[in-house]
Amino acid sequence: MRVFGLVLFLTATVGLSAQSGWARYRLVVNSPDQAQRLVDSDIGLFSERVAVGTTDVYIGPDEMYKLWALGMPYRKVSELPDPAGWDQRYSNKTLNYRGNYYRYDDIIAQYEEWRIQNPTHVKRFQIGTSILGRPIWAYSVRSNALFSGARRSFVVNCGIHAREWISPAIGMYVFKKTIDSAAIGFADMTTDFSKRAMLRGSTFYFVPVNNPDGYEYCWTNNRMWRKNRRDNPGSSYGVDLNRNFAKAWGGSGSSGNYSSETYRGTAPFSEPESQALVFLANRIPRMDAFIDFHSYGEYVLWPWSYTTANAPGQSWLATTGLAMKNAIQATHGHAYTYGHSGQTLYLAAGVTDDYFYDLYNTAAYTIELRDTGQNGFLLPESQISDTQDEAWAGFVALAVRMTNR
Ligand code: 0X9
Ligand code: ZN
Repeated sequence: MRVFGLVLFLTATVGLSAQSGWARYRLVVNSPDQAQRLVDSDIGLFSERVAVGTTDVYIGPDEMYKLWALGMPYRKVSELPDPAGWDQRYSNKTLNYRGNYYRYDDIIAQYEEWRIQNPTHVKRFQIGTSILGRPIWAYSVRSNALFSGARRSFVVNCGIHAREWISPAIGMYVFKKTIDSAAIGFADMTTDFSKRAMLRGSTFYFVPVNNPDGYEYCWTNNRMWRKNRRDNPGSSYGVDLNRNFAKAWGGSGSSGNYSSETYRGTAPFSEPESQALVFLANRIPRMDAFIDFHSYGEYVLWPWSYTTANAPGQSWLATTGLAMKNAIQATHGHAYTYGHSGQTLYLAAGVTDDYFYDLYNTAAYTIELRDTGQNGFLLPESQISDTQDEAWAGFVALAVRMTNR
């Protein structure tokens, strides 16, 4: 028995990483020119923050030539699991939304279960269809209380980037917690009665997975996929949906190269997945608050992302961002970095939050969930539940601040 157990253990370990041939390399980027070459290449990036200094990339066993072609100094940081075959790795499990990553159909099945259990609070509607024909859903949650004031709308977007699996995972939890909270008149969100009343007059919208094609592609083909599955000219695939929005489209931190990880598409809103968010925005009274959940890095970010200039509402955005950061930190002690996106992270044009902030003056945030680079996009399932707690705390802080905007 003992020997058998040991053999199983070794097989599992080897299967996970040691011999996949994939590895994380750290490059030394010496000039802005070199940084641009890297951004425009089809090399898998650990982070979209590419600047003079060091940056980490994913390299497969047959891809060493790409590293050599760059002509930048590099060293191996760690072995990585094979990006193929993740559907096998997690198969045959009894799923638990606090501890597992789910396939797209399983995510929707979970949302459906909760909708059917709460028919008065929860509605579903289709906001679009992905390139490969998958439905893109939105779920709304509201208390059934009478409310005479102006109703507020809060939109939570998950899974715009395929490989950021923690985002759809926290979406399930925040959705479930919002349903439970609505049932008790949002008493767990705030002790302030007038704010509670306002929350009872609010509707919360959840997009479980904005980019289902990319998400499923991660499971079946390549765990490190980021973009959607647009068939670009010249045998390359994918548009970075978070560069496809109309505000400052085409600007810094986006690429016109089809194979780039930050390829912006042929035109603003060229993709059905980004159009789906516009469809949702048009269907609701006015988008008062918005969070786009990403990973990784542990950041709370607000507009602008396309420029380092402050947005007109900077002081409100900053006060609220700090409230979100503090609420997150109070759960498990993780001190998320908070700040103006372009000043704090890097420039990225054509992102979701800039668009909605510009158009509706939405309290728009991007939250980069765990971790800070130890596992990056491959956040272990053991960290799902704590990250869900953090996401819920950040969400509540914004919901409460939304009531006095
Ligand atoms: O590059 C991105 O799209 C985001 N980072 S990620 O690693 N998840 O891809 C950051 C977006 C930039 N910030 C804002 N949208 N404010
Ligand atoms: Zn992202």
